[in-house]
Amino acid sequence: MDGLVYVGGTFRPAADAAISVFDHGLLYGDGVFEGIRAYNGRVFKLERHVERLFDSAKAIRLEIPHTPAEVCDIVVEACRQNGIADGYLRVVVTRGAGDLGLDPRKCPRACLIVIARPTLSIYRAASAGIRIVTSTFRRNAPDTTSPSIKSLNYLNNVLARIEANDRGADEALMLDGHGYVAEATVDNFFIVTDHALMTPPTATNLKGVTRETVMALAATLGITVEEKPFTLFDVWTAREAFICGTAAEVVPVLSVDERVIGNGAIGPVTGRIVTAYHEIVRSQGRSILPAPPVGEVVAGDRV
Ligand code: PXG
Repeated sequence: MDGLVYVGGTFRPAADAAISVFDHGLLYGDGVFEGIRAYNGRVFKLERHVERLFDSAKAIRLEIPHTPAEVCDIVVEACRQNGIADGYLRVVVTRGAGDLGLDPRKCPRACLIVIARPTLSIYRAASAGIRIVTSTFRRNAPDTTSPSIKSLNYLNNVLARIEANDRGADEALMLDGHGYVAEATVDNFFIVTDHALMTPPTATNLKGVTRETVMALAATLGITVEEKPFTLFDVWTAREAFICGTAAEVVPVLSVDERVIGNGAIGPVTGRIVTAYHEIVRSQGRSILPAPPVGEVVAGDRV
């Protein structure tokens, strides 16, 4: 593994980047993270991701030993250090090194890790569409570990993904405790009905940055969006469906539980959203280039 990883306050060669075996992020999944992407020399929605990181940390009473602006700067610096203009960024904050024993008071200082890698695809043939199945594992209820917290505890979702793998599907659809559709294992979920784009309210799923972006794009395209609970019946009989997330982007869903969605091809609404998403990610975001000296204007460099 090459490249430089930010850990413990400094950039280190990836092979030497390490955390303590007593870190509660490892021992208890006690920590939070973000997955962010850079396109075309810009980090897309950097400030929003870092804001969500701090929200997740607040929810678990984790003090991040930096300001949001400092974390943004470290993420951009990680891109520069690794020569990344297009890539995937992982920001992790663990509770830090402590001792055996769950009590977070054993961990005096949280640990910030920033990894920058060239992007990896997560679904085979994603742009052609995927097949998904409903998992028997339910998404966390809001009164357990809230699905709004992007925590280091992903076992429920890992189990759902294993189930999908075992059944020969590309991804799992997770329901909430009442049987309403929640989201996929690392992506939010949308359907297209006869009158609108529809996605569940965020009580049962992550407040996805891509989800927000898709909803804003739909508004500019004149597509009605509804946030309301719906069931598997609505999914199976939808005209179109797609999942969306930072890593996957917008991926058409061609079948759910062996029911073909629509006519089994990428639908027109999904197609427009995919195109609009590809355009926006490549044209907005915090520039990775160093800021020009004061007074000097570089055309087209910054939004
Ligand atoms: N739901 C869940 C449970 C997620 O983990 C999303 C929805 C989509 O959210 P964003 O903000 O990305 O639109 C996620 C995102 C990874 C990885 O490497 C995971 C995510 C994002 C990027 C990378 O596993 N999860």
